[in-house]
Amino acid sequence: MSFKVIKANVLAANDDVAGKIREMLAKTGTYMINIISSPGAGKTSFLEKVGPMLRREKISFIIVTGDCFTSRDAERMDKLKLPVVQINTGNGCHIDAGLIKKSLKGTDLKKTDLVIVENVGNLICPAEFDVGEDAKIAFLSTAEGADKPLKYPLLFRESKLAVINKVDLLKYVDFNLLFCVKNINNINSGLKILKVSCKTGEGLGGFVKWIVSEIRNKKTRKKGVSR
Ligand SMILES: Nc1nc2c(ncn2[C@@H]2O[C@H](COP(=O)(O)OP(=O)(O)OP(=O)(O)O)[C@@H](O)[C@H]2O)c(=O)[nH]1
Ligand SMILES: [Mg+2]
Repeated sequence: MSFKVIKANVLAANDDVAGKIREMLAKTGTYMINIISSPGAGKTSFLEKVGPMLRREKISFIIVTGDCFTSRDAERMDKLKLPVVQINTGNGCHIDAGLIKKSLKGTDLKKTDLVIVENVGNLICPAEFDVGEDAKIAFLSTAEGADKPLKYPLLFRESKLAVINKVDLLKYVDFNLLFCVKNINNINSGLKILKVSCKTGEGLGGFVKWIVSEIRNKKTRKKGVSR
């Protein structure tokens, strides 16, 4: 062979920044979730419902929401007085760690229990990018088809929680819930699965319980380290 082959890890620079964000969040005991779904699965609707519930639990949080072009999601959450930063990625199909670092500038993380990232609607690219989160959340809806975990396994492999939204539509759509759950289990047997409806509110309490416990566990671990 008379030519050189250079193999670059295109994710290395991103991982570097993600590592620094993770260190920063470890120091303040701030938990970060990264919600990933296809467009329209209901991420913003979920935050519109869950945001006020977290506030009632006295959880201080900031939402970073990603969209290619508009500020529509931030406007929706701002209407509810939820603290939100909008990222516009242009044609970018995901949020990377550098964008999260920029978004968190000016946020007092010592006073923030939780950073919530609503990623750009896309089941593929965001799953590949570490943004320094504690947990990726695979978010899908009954309107998309039960085979999505089979077709996009990386997200389900990488996630700590799966949320199946729009269960209120189960009686109208051809969505085989058992088939979907079985495939999620096959991909990641330890993955917790929550079935919710942002329309009726079903299952949302289960999410709040889960996240409150995750936040508490991280704060306990931080205390253990700093003692
Ligand atoms: N029936 C029903 N509709 C829902 C539910 N959750 C969201 N929707 C509807 O689904 C549509 C998309 O919801 P969004 O919250 O904008 O979805 P999203 O995932 O944030 O979309 P992008 O940010 O564009 O990726 C809206 O018309 C919502 O009203 C649900 O649980 N049940
Ligand atoms: Mg949205």
